[in-house]
Formats: sequence, structure tokens, C-alpha cells
Amino acid sequence: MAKTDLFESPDYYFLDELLTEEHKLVRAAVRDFVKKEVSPIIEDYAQRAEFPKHLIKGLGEIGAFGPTIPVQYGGGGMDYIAYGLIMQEVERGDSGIRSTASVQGSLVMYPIYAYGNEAQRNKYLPKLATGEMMGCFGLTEPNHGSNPSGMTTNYKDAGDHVILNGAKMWISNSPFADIAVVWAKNEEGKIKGIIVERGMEGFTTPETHNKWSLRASSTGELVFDNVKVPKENILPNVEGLKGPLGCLNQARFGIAWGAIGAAMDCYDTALRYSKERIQFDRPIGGFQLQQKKLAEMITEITKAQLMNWRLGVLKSEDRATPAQISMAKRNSVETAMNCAREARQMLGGMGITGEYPIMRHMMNLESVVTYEGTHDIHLLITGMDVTGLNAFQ
Ligand code: TGC
Ligand code: FAD
Repeated sequence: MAKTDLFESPDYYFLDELLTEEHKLVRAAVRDFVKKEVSPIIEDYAQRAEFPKHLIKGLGEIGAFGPTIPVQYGGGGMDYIAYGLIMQEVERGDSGIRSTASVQGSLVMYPIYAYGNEAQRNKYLPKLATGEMMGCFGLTEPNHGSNPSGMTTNYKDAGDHVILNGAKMWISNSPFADIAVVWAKNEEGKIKGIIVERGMEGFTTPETHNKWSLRASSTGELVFDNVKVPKENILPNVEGLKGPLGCLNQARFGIAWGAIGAAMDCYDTALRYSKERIQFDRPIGGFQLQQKKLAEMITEITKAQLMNWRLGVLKSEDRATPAQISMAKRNSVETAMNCAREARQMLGGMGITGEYPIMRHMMNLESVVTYEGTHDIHLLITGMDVTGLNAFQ
């Protein structure tokens, strides 16, 4: 049976007063979409471990794909607060759906926009913005996750095209993506971005099964067996690891906002439940131990909302540093995981069922804390930033 989504957004420090009318309109449209299209179906799709492909068109219509990409290429031309709000609302529905939007906007459209030429921008961006074309991002390899600089995927010059070999794994959307932005080494060992299209001979995308997390998101591999890729598909304007890491700045920013969306949903669900569930002849919300959980949740959510808002302002002014983004990604995911655990306990046995969204959020967050740089990697990025000493070398 389709579920009614009763979500009410917590805003303890009146952060709405810092938003423009456009921000609120964008947020309202996404919230409405999530309530009507995502919440009623997401539990069933997650249980079946299936990505709800029919949502793609609607995600394009609400501007979830490439909100900050200029309008002339089909993007939303919006600022980073608007982008953050979109990710917050989408992940409030499900982290897997936000993953699809993050990958499409930040990891596929952004590199084509930032590092591509005009022909590449015009060929791909408008279709990616509507969802008519879907993309994925291949950086991680079986033997190179946290240390992508060691990647072995490579291409060799062969006249008007290159020959690509190697494999990527843990790639969101790969099983159904039309194109993949792949990071590979050239013959000089320099990392370059290259657009690989479905249908190119020797290119396959096997799906990864048996995930307990992000079950409503499709994850797979990218396998390149002597794939002939035209040279015109190489992104000309970046070289080195700063190419893919530059994309990750965009996506990690979206996760910082998105994870707090999941936290807000857990808090809101637990708050409502605590007022309705009667034990010992009174609502459990009247017990001090339950109030402690709620008070700590809303405190941490509010701190993270403030951090995200400030980061959004800095990002819109092009002043946010990668280390500031790392701090927010790490803080938001930790906050969300703690909220999910506490909220789940507050629902007692009901907390482990699909009647409520909390367990699904909790399981999803186990991926969110790992991808786009693990919790420990982001801690080390902060450590390096404040000490000036690099723990990676
Ligand atoms: P390092 O020597 O520090 O840096 C190499 C070059 O990159 C530059 N750089 C950055 N540029 C832009 N943005 C950043 N955030 C940057 N961080 C570093 C740096 O200045 C240098 O430039 P240059 O010009 O001197 O060459 O690199 P390292 O090899 O020591 O590695 C550093 C480390 C560990 C922090 C980095 O590699 C890292 O972040 N590792 C984590 C890997 C990761 O996040 N993978 C994510 C894969 S994609 C994904 O998970 C998508 S999930 C999507 C979804 O479903 O939502
Ligand atoms: P490892 O790098 O092997 O790390 C294992 C453990 O060692 C971690 O706890 C890590 O923190 C720790 N560790 C590693 N190095 C250090 C160090 N120097 N100091 C201290 N501790 C360290 N990748 C893509 O390219 N595209 C995608 O679309 C994508 N989607 C994903 C979707 C899902 C569902 C998942 C789970 C992953 C996805 N990833 C994607 C991959 C993701 O980015 C990697 O899983 C992540 O970067 C970690 O790499 P790893 O899994 O190889 O772990």
C-alpha cells in the first residue's frame, strides 16, 4: 500500500530567513516531488533492490540534474544554496536517488562543462540535464579506492582514436548509463578524463548484486577490453588527479546537504512517533531518555544546517576550499548516522520495519560514509589542512 509522507522540515534556528524566494520555490518543488513520487514507492524498490528508473524524467524536470550548470547548456543556472537544498530534499527521500542526481550533475555534467570543449558541452549537456541521457563516473578501481592516483586503467594512441583498457568498480548508475566519464592514464602516465559511450565494442557494465545499502540505486563495474574511443571524446582542459578531485568537490558538497536531509527525516519520524506511541500510560516522548535523544538530534542537525548554509555561501562566491567541503561532508554523514541509530531505537521494534524510513536511511548511510572519500580520508584531509603535514605520504 502506498505510504503517506507526513514529513515536516525542522528549522530550529529559522534558517528559512536566510533563503531567497527562489530558494524556497525550488525547495518546495523538490519536496513536493519527493512526497508524491518518491516516498510512496521507495520502500518497495529498496526491498526489491531495484532503481526506480521512471523517476529520472521527473528528477530532470525539478532541476535535480546540473542545477549550477549554465542555462545555455540546459542546466539550472542556480547558486549553491539552491543546489544544496535540492540535494537535501532528494536525500530526505532516499540517498540512492540523491546518488543518481549527484552523479549526473556533479560527476558527469560538471566535468564535461568544466573540462570539455564546446562541441562536447553541446553534444551531451542538454540531454543529460533532462535525463534523456544518463551518465556515470568511473574513478574507483578494484585495487585503487582511497588512492585513485595509483589507477591502472589506461589508453594508448592509435591514430584518430585511443585504445582503452582496465576496469572500474563500485560505479553508481553504470548498469544503465548511456555514457561514462572515465579517468584513465595516457602513455605518459598522466590522468585524463574520457567519455565512453554504451555500445562501444569491448565496453561492458556488469551489475553489482547483494548490497545491503543503497538498494534503490544501481551499482556496477565498467570493464574496458581494448575499447576504441575517438580522440574527440577526451576532455581537453584538465590533466592529473585534480580533474576527478575537482568533480568530487561538487559532489561532496551535495552530500553534505543531502545527508542532513536523511537526518531530518529520521528526526521528524521519531519526533512524531514519540508523541503518538503510548507506554506506561503516556507518550514515550514524555520520558527524559527519549527527550535526550530528540534534543541531541535537533542540536546536531541545526549545527550541520548552519555549516551547510555557510559553505553554500562560500561556494557560491567560489571561496569554499576542498578541505572545508571535506569537513562538511564528514560532519553531515556522521550526524545523519547518529540520528538514524537513535531514531531507530526510539521506534522500538517498528524501527526495523519498512513501515518507517529510518532503517533504510541507516543502511544507505553506510555507503554515503564510504563513497566520495571515506570518513577517515576526510578526517586526514582536515588534519593535513590544519597542520600542513600530509599523512598520506
Ligand atoms: P594529492 O597529491 O594530494 O593531490 C593531487 C592533485 O590534486 C589536487 N587536489 C585537488 N584538486 C581539486 N579538488 C580537491 N579536492 C583536491 N585534492 C587534491 C592537488 O592539489 C594536486 O594537484 P597538482 O596540480 O599538484 O597535481 O593526491 P593524493 O594522491 O595524495 O590523494 C589525496 C586524497 C587521498 C585526499 C585523494 O586522492 C582522495 O580524496 N581520495 C578519496 C577518493 C575518493 O573520494 N573517491 C571517490 C570516487 S567517486 C565516488 O565515490 C562517487 S559516489 C557517487 C554517488 O553515488 O553519490
Ligand atoms: P579502501 O580505500 O580500500 O579503504 C578501506 C579502509 O581503509 C577505509 O576505512 C579507509 O578509510 C581506510 N584507509 C585507506 N587509506 C587510508 C589511509 N591513508 N589512512 C587511514 N585509513 C585509510 N566510485 C566511483 O568512482 N564512482 C562511483 O559512482 C562510485 N559509487 C559508489 C557507490 C557505492 C554504493 C559505493 C559503496 C562506493 C562507490 N564508489 C564509487 C567507490 C567509493 O568511492 C570507494 O568505495 C571509496 O573511495 C573507498 O575506496 P575502497 O572501497 O577501495 O576502500
